[in-house]
Amino acid sequence: MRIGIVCYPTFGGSGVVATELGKALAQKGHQIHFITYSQPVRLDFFNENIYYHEVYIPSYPLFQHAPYELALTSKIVDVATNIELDLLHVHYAIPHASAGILARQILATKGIILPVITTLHGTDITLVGKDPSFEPVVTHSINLSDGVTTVSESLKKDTFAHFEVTQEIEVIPNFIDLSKFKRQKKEHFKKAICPNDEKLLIHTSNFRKVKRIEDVIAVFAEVKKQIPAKLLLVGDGPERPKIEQLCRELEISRCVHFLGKLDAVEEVLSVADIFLMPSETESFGLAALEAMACEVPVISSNAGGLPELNIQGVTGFLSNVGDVKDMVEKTLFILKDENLPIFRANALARAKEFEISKIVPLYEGYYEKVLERI
Ligand code: GMT
Repeated sequence: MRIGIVCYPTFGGSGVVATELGKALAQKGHQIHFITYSQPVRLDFFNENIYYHEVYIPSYPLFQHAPYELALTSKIVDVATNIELDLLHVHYAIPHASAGILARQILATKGIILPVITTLHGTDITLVGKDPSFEPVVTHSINLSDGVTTVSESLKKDTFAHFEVTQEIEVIPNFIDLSKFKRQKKEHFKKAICPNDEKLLIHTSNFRKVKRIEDVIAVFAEVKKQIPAKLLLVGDGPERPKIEQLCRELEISRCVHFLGKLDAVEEVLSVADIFLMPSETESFGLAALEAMACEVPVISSNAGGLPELNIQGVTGFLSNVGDVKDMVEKTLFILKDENLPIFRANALARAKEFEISKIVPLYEGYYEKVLERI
C-alpha cells in the first residue's frame, strides 16, 4: 500500500507512535509518505520505502497565526495527487483530522479517492479537543473519517462521552519495539549517579501540568526520607521552572537530575528501579510501556488507560490521582530486595504483549477493512 502519515514530528506520544508505525510498515514493504512540518524526531535514517514531504507555511504580515492547517491540507492534496496514495492515516485529531477531511473533499472534485483514517491519542480528546474552541470541528472530523481508532478502551469511552460520535471506533493499543527498548548494561552510568547504591526513581514526560510532576517530587521526597534514593527527570516543558523551584524548597536538588530531552531514553531507563507516572489523565501511557520494556516497574495513577497497561500488584501499582501517600507505600514495597526482581520480570512480560510485531498487523488489517468498505 502507499500510505500517507500525518503527525506531529516532535518528541512525545502521538508523533513517536506514528513514526514507529510508519517505519514498521515500510519494513513490511509498504510505501510510507510522512507529511509534516519538519523531519520526525525518530526518522533519522535512510529507508527506500520512506518519503518525507515537508509542509511549508508561508508567512505574511497579515497573519498573526500562520494557517498551518491550510498549508497541510494543500500538501496532502499535492502528495495524494502525485503519489496516488491508497489511504491517509492522521495521528492526533487537531488539526490533522480536519485537514485530512478537507483534502479528501478537494481530491474528490478531481475524481481522486483518498480514504482518511484518524487515530485519536489522548489530549486531542480529553483536554484540548473537548474545549468549545475545537469541539465542533473535532466531532465533525471524527464522524467524517473513513475509520477511527483509539489507543485504549478508556479513550474510546471518553470519545463517546465528550463528543456526539456516530462513527464506530476500533481500539488498537500502542506498541513497543523490544529490540530498541531493552535493559542494557549501563553500570558505569548507574555508578556515576548512585555511587552509594541508592535506589533510582525515574520520570519521563513533556513536563505539562497533566503529568502532575509535583506528585513525582512529593513521592521522591518521602521515599528519600526512608531509603537512600535519587531521581532522574527526563524531558522538558512548561512545568520545569516550577519543579526546579519545588526541589530547592524541599532541599532535594542535589538528588534530582534534570536530563532534558534524550534520544536514547532506553539507556537511562536501563538503570532505573521505579518509573513514576502520576498523571491527571493518560490515554495509554507509552512512556510507562517503554519503562516496562526496560524491566522497570511502574507506580502510576489509575487515570484513563493506565489500568489497561499497568497491572495492580503485578507490574507495579496504581493509586488514585494525587494519592501521594499510597504511591510512597507502594514504591517502598516494590523496592524491597525480595520484590524488585519479581516486579521487573512481570513488567517485561507485560511489555511483550505490546510488541510491535503483534500490533502492526492490527493496523494493516484495519486498513484493509476500511478500504473494503469504500
Ligand atoms: O501529553 C502527552 O503525553 C503527549 C500526547 C501526544 O499525543 O503526543 O500523548 C498522548 O498520546 C500517547 C500516544 O498514544 C499516549 O501514550 C499518552 O498517554 C497520551 N497522553 C495523554 O493522554 C495525556
